[in-house]
Amino acid sequence: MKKLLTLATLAAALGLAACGKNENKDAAVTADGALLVKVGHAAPLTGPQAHLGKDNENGVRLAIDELNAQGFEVGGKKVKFELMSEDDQADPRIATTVAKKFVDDGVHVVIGHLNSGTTIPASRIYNDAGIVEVSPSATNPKYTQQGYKGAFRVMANDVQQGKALGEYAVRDMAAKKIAIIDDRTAYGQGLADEFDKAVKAAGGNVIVREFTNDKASDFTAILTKIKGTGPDLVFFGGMDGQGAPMARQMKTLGLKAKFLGGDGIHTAEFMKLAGPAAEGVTASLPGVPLESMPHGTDFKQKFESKYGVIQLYAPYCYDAIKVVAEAMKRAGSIEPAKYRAEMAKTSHDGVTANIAFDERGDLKGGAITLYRVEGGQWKVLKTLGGAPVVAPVPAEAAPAAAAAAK
Ligand code: ABU
Repeated sequence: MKKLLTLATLAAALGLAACGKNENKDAAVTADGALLVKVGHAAPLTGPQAHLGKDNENGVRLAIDELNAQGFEVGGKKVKFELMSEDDQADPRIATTVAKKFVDDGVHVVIGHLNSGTTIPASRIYNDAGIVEVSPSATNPKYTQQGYKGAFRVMANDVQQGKALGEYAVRDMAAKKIAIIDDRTAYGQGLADEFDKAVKAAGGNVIVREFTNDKASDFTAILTKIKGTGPDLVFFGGMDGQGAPMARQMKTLGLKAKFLGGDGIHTAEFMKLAGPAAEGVTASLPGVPLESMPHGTDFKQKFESKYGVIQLYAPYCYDAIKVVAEAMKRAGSIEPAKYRAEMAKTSHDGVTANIAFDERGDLKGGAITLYRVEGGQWKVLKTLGGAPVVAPVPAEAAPAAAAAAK
């Protein structure tokens, strides 16, 4: 009897161990017999970045709704994608708790987390559990430098973004004296470091570096100190919740330097919060303008008719889950251990890019686009790098284009 119990205990332990690697969890079926694919999504859904978190969540939701509506099949069986969305509050410790929950829940993939500071610690947990993770927005290069086979990113990273911003500041904006502020997050500080390096490599001069945090709203002391050094450009590594009041306070203090930031401030919310102080602000996107992608306009129309204005990363979230669905289909399995190898072979005609991954899981040929606020709109200045993009041909130009091609 004792021996039987010991064997039963051992079998249960082995079962648990298998679950720990996220195996044998794809048996769940819906009432109509479809295989259930659990999609974990994590982002700040409350607090100052909630607008971005909801934007990400809705990007995933739109893709899932489409896949479910079309009766997507894997291995000849209908599958149903189920969104399991969690609020990590942009906090690294909460993110690891969320990650453990996703492992316990047996998710088949995680889209997220939104922030680099949460994605990096959570990625170790997903890697240990054998779960595929696709980041639609975390741009710190470390995420894909850890050697995790299941870690992928569908946008350019901050080595690329920092370089583009630093060179643009020196060469195009002709900045001579540059001040840098960052929010001490993995993203903000990491991007500021890359920007700093690129400015110096381009022959520019960083005259002062200051930092704040991702909860702050009063930057008067920092900006007053910076004003005393007479910069002609202030770079901010951080998000719109800090970038917008910073831009306003620069105006209030009479600090006339140009204001430059990364993707964290390239949002609709930044313009809303900064008001007239947004005018003339320059920022980057680790991707190409949506409007220049063949499916970009269609996506924008579909998304905005359901969820309102795109903040920033929703199309990347949409692409991320479509890439995963295709990998599952090619593998004939929803098991991460089986479809992960297919992720590496991705060639997806996405909304945001022609998506393929390099050996680390980073987007191949990631582009950086620079924007400036003009007349209350983010206007494209230029796009650097990127895989070749086929621009849509306007309907009225199509016959002429066809004739020219002959
Ligand atoms: N890419 C900027 C916002 C997300 C992050 O990397 O923290």
